[in-house]
Amino acid sequence: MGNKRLIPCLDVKGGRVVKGVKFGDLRDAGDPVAMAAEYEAAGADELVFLDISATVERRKTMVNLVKQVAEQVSIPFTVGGGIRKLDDISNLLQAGADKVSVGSAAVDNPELVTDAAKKFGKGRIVAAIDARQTEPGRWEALTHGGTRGAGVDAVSWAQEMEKRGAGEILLTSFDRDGTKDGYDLELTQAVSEAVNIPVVASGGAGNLEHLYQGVTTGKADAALAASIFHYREYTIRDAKQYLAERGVSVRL
Ligand code: 0VR
Repeated sequence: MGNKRLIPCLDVKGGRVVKGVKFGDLRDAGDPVAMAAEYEAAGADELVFLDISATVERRKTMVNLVKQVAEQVSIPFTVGGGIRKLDDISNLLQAGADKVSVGSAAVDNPELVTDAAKKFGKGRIVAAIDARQTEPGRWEALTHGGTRGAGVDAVSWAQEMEKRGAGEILLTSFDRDGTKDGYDLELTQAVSEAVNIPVVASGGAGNLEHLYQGVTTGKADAALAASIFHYREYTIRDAKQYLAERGVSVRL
């Protein structure tokens, strides 16, 4: 089995990294270019950049910012937020992204994932699934920054994304985002055991034990976190050491 991955996430709005709770109450967390460089130096395995308020007008600015961030990092770099068409994907890949994550657009037009996987390769296409619990053991996928229900079950949606060629799933619990209460482990388990592609647990990491839980629950093989790293509660190095001491295989 390969190394478990730790992935800091830059949620970007108006050119700044922001962080909130349950996708709301956003506050400033820093400059994306500087933070990318720091995370690379600190030993992050990958970096995710999400344009959380992407609009058509912002798209051009975003591509420039993506380019600047990409110049700072040699680790795999995923970019998402506001991707609607194949052209958006090729622009971001050209700007230096290694992978793109597609969420809302995949719900509106699942063919986009099929076509993108064919055109750019499965390894470059990440299905971003934001999920909210609706009853015990059930989650609904959300779109548009958590503001709309997609009307699909998150677990079946993950399977559909795999079938259409997504190479990875970025699974964010809306309920846990920014709460520091820990990942939604039931959700992580349900989705990771329902698919055969890598699943990245996201939303809720508040301490190192949570990261451990994230990468050891079900078949999940990566943990994404924002708050705990942005506000320097723990470094990536602290986290890697903690995991290694508990027998988790990580890239040190
Ligand atoms: P922590 O819980 O602080 O580790 O955050 C992890 C993860 O939930 C966030 O980095 C991010 O993916 C949440 N995403 C979105 C959003 C936040 C605000 C508005 C929209 C979105 O659409 O993904």
